[in-house]
Amino acid sequence: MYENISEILEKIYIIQPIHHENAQKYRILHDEAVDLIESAGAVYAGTIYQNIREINAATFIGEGKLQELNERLDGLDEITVLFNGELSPSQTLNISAALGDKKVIDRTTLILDIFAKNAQSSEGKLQVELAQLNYIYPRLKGKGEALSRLGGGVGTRGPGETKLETDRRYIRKRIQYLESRLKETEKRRSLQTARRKRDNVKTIALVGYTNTGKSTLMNLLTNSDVYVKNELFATLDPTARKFEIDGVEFLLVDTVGFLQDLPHNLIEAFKSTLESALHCDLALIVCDATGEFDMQMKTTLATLEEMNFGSPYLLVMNKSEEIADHSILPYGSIAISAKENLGIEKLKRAILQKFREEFLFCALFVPYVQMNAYQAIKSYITERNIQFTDDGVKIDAILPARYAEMFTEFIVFKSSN
Ligand SMILES: Nc1nc2c(ncn2[C@@H]2O[C@H](COP(=O)(O)OP(=O)(O)OP(=O)(O)O)[C@@H](O)[C@H]2O)c(=O)[nH]1
Ligand SMILES: [Mg+2]
Repeated sequence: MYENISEILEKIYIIQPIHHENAQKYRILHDEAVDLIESAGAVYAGTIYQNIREINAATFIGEGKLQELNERLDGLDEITVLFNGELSPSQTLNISAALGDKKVIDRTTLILDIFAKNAQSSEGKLQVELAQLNYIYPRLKGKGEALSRLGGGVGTRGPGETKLETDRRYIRKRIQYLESRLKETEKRRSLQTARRKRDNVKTIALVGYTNTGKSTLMNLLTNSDVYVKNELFATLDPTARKFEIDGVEFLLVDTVGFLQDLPHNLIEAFKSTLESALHCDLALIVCDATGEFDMQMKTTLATLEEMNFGSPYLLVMNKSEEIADHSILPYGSIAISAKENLGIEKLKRAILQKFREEFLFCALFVPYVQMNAYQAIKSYITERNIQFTDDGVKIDAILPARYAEMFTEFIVFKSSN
């Protein structure tokens, strides 16, 4: 064991710009950057706040400020400088040049690095590598000098370690290769989704801001053991598990968490995996009742909108055992504690209630003489039980309420469950 593990970990210094665009939220962005640094397995070494009037196209904070920064960082050896924003390729190159031999990374690089560290499935790994290469590629123009300065550690994991030495042609080929591999996996996945549909299981997706307790709730509801950790982006790959409420079977899908200002190419990278998870019948949007839940909710809804998400959802306020006053929580939300197993019964009722509003639990009878109608009905319903009688088929089913009218002549019994 090392006496002092922080001695050997990479130390990261945050440069936090403050300008009119982020004046309201720079504190949250800053605190998130500290969490991101820790989630990347590095050590937070301090912060320099920089007021800037406008973003400088060449150096982000302007020549003068950059000079000042260089003086303040002088003497801090072996330090990585994190610009808590997104730098253009030329800004990154100019800043690293101005700061002598210091390694400069931005928020996107840091997030990509955590993704590289946490990707488990082969598809997740391919997606992260593709996002990293797409991010690195335009930044290679500036030549090898700045890149060789990157050395190892945060921002260079994944493809970085092996070949940041940078043959642009090689990277371009690799990008093409990854894209074609991902296309294949996508094809395979859409087959799986189709199969799931045929298996007739309703899907519920757990979505929301990172570190709000989605995986903890997944474990509680499905009695399983998926990875839970107090760090950002602990989950990357969607995981699915079955569970039941009052005999109705559901498939629960855990997904990657969101973060405000999530880099666009990352959203792109995970779009396809997320899309299949978001092809759900209901989403539970999980927020942290002890945190900035308004912002979490807005970020989640905005990201979902970007992915053309259209399913019904419930708002779930987790970690509520930590707050005394539940009246501050959004109207209509369900307060739970996944850790303390509180409010879970209420959540289950709410899930069934939502399904009752959206779906009809009913019995259908289709005479054998109308068997082609049965074929049509089958593609709309979830079969719970099926019985072949002398003159027809009797089906216990769940039917989306909006299609009920089409099949009224076959519905023999309707129940709100
Ligand atoms: N106090 C409290 N902590 C909780 C509760 N539920 C989860 N946590 C903690 O919150 C942290 C994050 O939990 P996860 O379940 O990994 O959160 P997640 O939303 O899956 O996070 P990512 O996968 O990283 O997006 C862990 O330290 C959990 O122990 C809760 O009800 N109360
Ligand atoms: Mg998780």
